[in-house]
Amino acid sequence: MKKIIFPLLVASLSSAALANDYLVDQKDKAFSKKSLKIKVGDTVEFRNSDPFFHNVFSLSDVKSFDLGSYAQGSSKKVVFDKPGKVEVECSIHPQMQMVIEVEK
Ligand SMILES: [Cu+2]
Repeated sequence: MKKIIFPLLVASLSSAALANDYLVDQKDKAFSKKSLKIKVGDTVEFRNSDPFFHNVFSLSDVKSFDLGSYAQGSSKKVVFDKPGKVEVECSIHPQMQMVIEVEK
């Protein structure tokens, strides 16, 4: 069994080591970054530091998602698996907008 499991473990560890994690905070009804450049395979964690709900979403072709509304102290993660531009918004606060550029 060990001979089969070991190479799989090494492969998953090495691909995880190449990908980066980024944190985007939500505070005072704003994203902590207006724009962010990441690479394919990277993860962005959207944290809510406001004492009210946010609902982060994107309708972009590159990555569309809807994280639902979540409270202060919570965070949700999104993995970006395709290159391109992703416009990120909050459905509760339309003035909250940011752009994530996913590079190959
Ligand atoms: Cu919001």
